[in-house]
Amino acid sequence: MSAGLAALAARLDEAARTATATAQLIETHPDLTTEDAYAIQRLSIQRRWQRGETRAGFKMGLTSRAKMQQVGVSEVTWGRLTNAMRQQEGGSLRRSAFVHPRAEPEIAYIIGKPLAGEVSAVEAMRAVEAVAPAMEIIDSRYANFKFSLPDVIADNSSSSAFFIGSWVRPETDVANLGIVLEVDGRAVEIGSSAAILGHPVRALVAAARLLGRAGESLMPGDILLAGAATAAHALRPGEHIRAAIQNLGAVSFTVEA
Ligand code: OOG
Ligand code: MG
Repeated sequence: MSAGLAALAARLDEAARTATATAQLIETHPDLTTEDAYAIQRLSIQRRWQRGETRAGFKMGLTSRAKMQQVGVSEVTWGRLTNAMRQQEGGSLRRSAFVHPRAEPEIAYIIGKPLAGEVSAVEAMRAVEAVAPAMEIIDSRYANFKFSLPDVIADNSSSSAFFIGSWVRPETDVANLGIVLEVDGRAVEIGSSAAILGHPVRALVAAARLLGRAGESLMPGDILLAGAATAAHALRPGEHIRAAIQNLGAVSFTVEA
């Protein structure tokens, strides 16, 4: 199946690169497993490394009920972040570079010490160098933003871009912070960081476990997006998008055509 997996990886990479939707993989490969899906994700991101993109870290997906309900998949997933996905905070994002992009508020960690495998919340917290308010741009490469669990995993958990605000001290309490996503100054989504697996540090613990299982680890300098606490907002040109997180600060950008 490995030649088959490489072809599926190429198809998803092309869909992302050219901002063109593709059909769900399970339509033609109904037996695709989660393991196959992570292999496709790895092969697809490998194509980006070959184009010169470099590692920026990882993202967790579907760590809150709000997110699981929006897309109809109820398992925690992960994906890889590259330097090319990082956008200038306060800058703009080109709508036409994506298929159907959505923005969601996130909490970002930056890792100071290697972390992988079964770790406690205290161990996970000790590995954190700083925390920041962030936004992720998710852009499913599948038509109509519809997918199954293996589809979304193969598609790098929909990750396509991200913005990071100012880093704050790692001791900053992130347990139950109010989160608001604003469009042109109007609140469109509100939530609490407690929606992220009960506490965002659990996203870090889950990342260490799931990455460890895949032979990966969080390394110093890696960014980890903990997963959104609210549903995502579909972007339209001209909109000004801002996410504000209590105690952490805000992050914003403007949508260009
Ligand atoms: C899957 C990615 C989910 C999150 O923060 O929960 C995600 C999707 O919604 O397309 O990034
Ligand atoms: Mg996300």
